[in-house]
Amino acid sequence: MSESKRILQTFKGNKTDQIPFWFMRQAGRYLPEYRELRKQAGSFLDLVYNPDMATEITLQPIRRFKMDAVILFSDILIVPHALGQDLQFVQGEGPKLDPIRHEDQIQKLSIDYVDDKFEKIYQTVGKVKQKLIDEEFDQTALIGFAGSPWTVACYMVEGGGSKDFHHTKIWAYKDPVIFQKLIDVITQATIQYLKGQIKAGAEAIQLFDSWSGILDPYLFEKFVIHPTQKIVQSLKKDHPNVPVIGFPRCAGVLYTQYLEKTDVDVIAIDTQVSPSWARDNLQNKKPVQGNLDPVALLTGGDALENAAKTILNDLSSGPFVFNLGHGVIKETPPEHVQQLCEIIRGHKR
Ligand code: 1CP
Repeated sequence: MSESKRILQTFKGNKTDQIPFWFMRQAGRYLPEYRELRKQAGSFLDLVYNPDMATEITLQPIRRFKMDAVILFSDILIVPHALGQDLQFVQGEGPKLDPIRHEDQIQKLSIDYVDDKFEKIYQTVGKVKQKLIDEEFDQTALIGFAGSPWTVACYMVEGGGSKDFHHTKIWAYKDPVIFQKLIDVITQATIQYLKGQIKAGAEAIQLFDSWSGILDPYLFEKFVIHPTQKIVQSLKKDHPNVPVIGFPRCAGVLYTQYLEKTDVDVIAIDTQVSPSWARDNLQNKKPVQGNLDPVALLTGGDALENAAKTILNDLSSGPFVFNLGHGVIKETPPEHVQQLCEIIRGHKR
């Protein structure tokens, strides 16, 4: 029964004996078994659109470390790809998209065929769910995800990663009415995508807003809070019992506003948020997830132990899911991940 999984109980605001945990980017390049499958598949997208391989990669970390959740192996950029934007992942360089800079390019994006493109991803979700049952991972929940519209728009407009996302921000400042059309089409596709993942078996959803922290408070309200509200409301209408985790990375003082206005069930905090501040200002309202510095995990040893224990001591008095403040870094030795799992499991509330 999925209700008995401890991480789902925590997402709903309950405290369990053990602190549940999973790690952002727990499936990926730091694992030799991932690198092996990645080599066989050819490109990253071939891996994502191959349900057997994507299922295997989703499960790789729990076979080693038995986290309380797996996260679907996919990427936030599958949404622009499904909307018709060209996408490639160039080895060693990250994602490359045909940049969208004009209104007529927004009009060419089509919501009509997205579910056909998402179909392979839904198949992966279904296969992972079945494998969790077959392989008796009774405590492990399946988390689906999407990028938030603002963060996805950043990649769509820049055509890839960027230091400052200036093209995107300038567009948002200069022509908010047209820019809103881009946000709206991403929002619509994201709602459809997440509902599809839930129907296929996802038990919780995480919204990654990796670049929410680069906006001023006015644009944050308009392009982070409003679209997130829309997504959460629509998911809740159809699936009131599926928890939504919001991760407005680097939102700083705006974390409070995000939590109060968006109606997410769980708030994921980044590395810069002090755990004691999160306890006093966020955890008194909703469960908190976070926020070990991935560099502490890369470092290992006493530094890792001290950093993890500070977080555990500050946050385990309330509903809390241990995680990182951002993704596992690819040079991280898997032994350090093992060390961290033991520290969390050894923690007594
Ligand atoms: O093998 C490779 O070369 C690909 C590396 C890789 C992986 C393993 C990419 C390319 N994406 C992923 C998987 C992924 N991405 C997952 C599922 C695995 C897991 O978490 O265990 C998830 C949840 C994501 C989410 C994602 N993709 C985000 C949000 C989280 C974050 O890191 O801030 C973002 C911003 C992306 C875009 C992306 N995809 C890949 C890269 C290298 C990037 C970053 C590009 C950049 O900004 O430079």
